[in-house]
Amino acid sequence: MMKTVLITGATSGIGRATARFLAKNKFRLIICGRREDRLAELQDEFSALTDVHTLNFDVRKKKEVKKSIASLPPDFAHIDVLINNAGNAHGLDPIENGDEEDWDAMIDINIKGLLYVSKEVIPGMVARRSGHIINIGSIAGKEVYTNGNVYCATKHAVDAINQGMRMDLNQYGIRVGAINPGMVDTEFSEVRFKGDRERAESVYVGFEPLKAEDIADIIHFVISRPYHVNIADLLVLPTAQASATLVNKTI
Ligand code: NDP
Ligand code: 8X3
Repeated sequence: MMKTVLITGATSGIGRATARFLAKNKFRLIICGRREDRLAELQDEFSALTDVHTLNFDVRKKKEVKKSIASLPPDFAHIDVLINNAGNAHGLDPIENGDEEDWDAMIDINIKGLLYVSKEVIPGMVARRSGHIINIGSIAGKEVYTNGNVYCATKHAVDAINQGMRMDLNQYGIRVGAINPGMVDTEFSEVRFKGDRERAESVYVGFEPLKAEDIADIIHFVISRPYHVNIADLLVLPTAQASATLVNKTI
């Protein structure tokens, strides 16, 4: 039977590549994001391949999240796989110069938003005693790097939430796992540096970063394992990257 997958942050980067990959592989999709124009374009593209529904909400807004997920038509209401992907870094500043707006954005989106969406999806999974949740963490959830302070804290929180969710939902047979990428060339750095494209592009110069499609392929692999296999925690790096800060620019 066709599985239904809800992907947050499907309008760009890892989420969009995953939606595209899963559409080609005949998963029924619920694609979410704030940019309505992009959702509409992707709906057009994917509807030739599979059933697709769009949800336009900001993960920070608890009521919007609740209302959007409650509005799903019956064909899409039974969510088999939740991919908690929406998130970004905002700023890269030493703690003494950190901007409170950036801190709020990262904590509200990367941690609280992930929880709000999960809160609306988990009850259905519990009732059906089945489901699979993929939390997109980061190498920044395993290590801290200079000026990464609050972003790293949010991804460490995702790591803890991933472990906690897996324990709490174990009794219902629900699979929970995290995928923790290293550097992936998406709009991530453009958002982090507030639209400064030159600075964003410089992050990926001199080595071959991961592509969003690399992570999409891995997500597809993870959710296609037989039921008794749960890939609980995966760190995925570009070959040139050995740690959050060690990148070999000579290969
Ligand atoms: P992108 O900036 O390309 O994509 C981010 C996605 O998140 C967009 O679709 C955006 O949609 C959505 N999003 C952001 N804020 C909100 C919000 N308030 N409400 C709803 N949706 C939101 O970055 P990536 O694809 O790289 O990032 C995806 C995930 O991967 C993030 O969790 C990130 O932390 C993680 N990650 C990224 C790495 C990288 O190097 N790129 C490495 C490790 C982890 P919209 O703006 O339309 O709402
Ligand atoms: C994004 C990876 O190390 O560039 O989560 O912050 S990093």
